[in-house]
Amino acid sequence: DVTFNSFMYYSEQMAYVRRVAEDYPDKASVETIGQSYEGTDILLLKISSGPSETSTPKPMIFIDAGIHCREWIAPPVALYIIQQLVENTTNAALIENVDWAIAPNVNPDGYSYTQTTNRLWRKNRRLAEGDACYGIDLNRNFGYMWMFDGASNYSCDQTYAGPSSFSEPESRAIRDWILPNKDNIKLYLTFHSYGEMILYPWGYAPIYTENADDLQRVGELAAEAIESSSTINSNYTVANSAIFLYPAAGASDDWAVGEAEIKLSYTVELPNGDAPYYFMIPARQILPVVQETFQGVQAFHKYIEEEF
Ligand code: 0X9
Ligand code: ZN
Repeated sequence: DVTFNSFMYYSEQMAYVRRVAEDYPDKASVETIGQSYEGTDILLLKISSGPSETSTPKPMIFIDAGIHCREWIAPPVALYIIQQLVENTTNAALIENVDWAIAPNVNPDGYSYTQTTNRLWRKNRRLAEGDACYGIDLNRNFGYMWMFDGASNYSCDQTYAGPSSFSEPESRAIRDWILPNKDNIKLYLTFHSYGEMILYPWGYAPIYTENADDLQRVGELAAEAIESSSTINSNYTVANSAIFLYPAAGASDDWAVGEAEIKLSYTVELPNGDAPYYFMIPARQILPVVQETFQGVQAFHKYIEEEF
């Protein structure tokens, strides 16, 4: 079953996703959104209390985690959201008026590689034709302003954007699920680590979107909810990602806005482990992080429910 006091294998994470869908068929269903390069199914759990009773469909929140496989804290956050939404009946109101689509670990090949071979692997595990090195940075491979800045065309770099936009099955899987559902998706959240940041587009260049004030304000609601419940002293910065962090094109958050036209899109950089480990967050920190992050997710939900 799911656990938040140790890091799970990919197979265990997906067994949990499938078990939830089996045990709660009236509110959860599992979809295979694609296969990784090495052929592993990438799963998404759809959570819905039922169709809208009005003529407008319910707004949907889309969440993914694990784009960067070394950021181990991200998939547990997504799994905890699933557990709380589906298995904790005191949270029933959270799925009443809003649908959820959650892909808890979208880079299975890379994730397995971080567990067997190289803990700090970031990219996927494909060797593209003619390339010297393995791995494409999935968060540089999305097709909006691809390769504009902060991305590399050299395969051995950590930020290698791939031979072309959406060259990778893992990024295509996200794209191909979102596009047919884009009109319903009102919020895109992608979980990464680290840095305690809630970042919003644009990320390809230091430019604000026309709704930057909304993005800032709603991000701050989430940050406040996290911080006020934090047992580990989390302190989030809410900001435009290219201005505050660095410009980086081809990330999923920009694509969600630029191509899928989802107005609210955030990259959440979760807390890190203590120096010098950073990505290697200790297992005892999983529970406090997932719990406080769920408070932030509830703040996002509240806004979506009220606004749409
Ligand atoms: O560089 C990234 O892909 C993200 N940071 S991480 O440390 N998790 O690698 C930040 C992405 C922010 N979004 C955009 N630049 N569009
Ligand atoms: Zn990342």
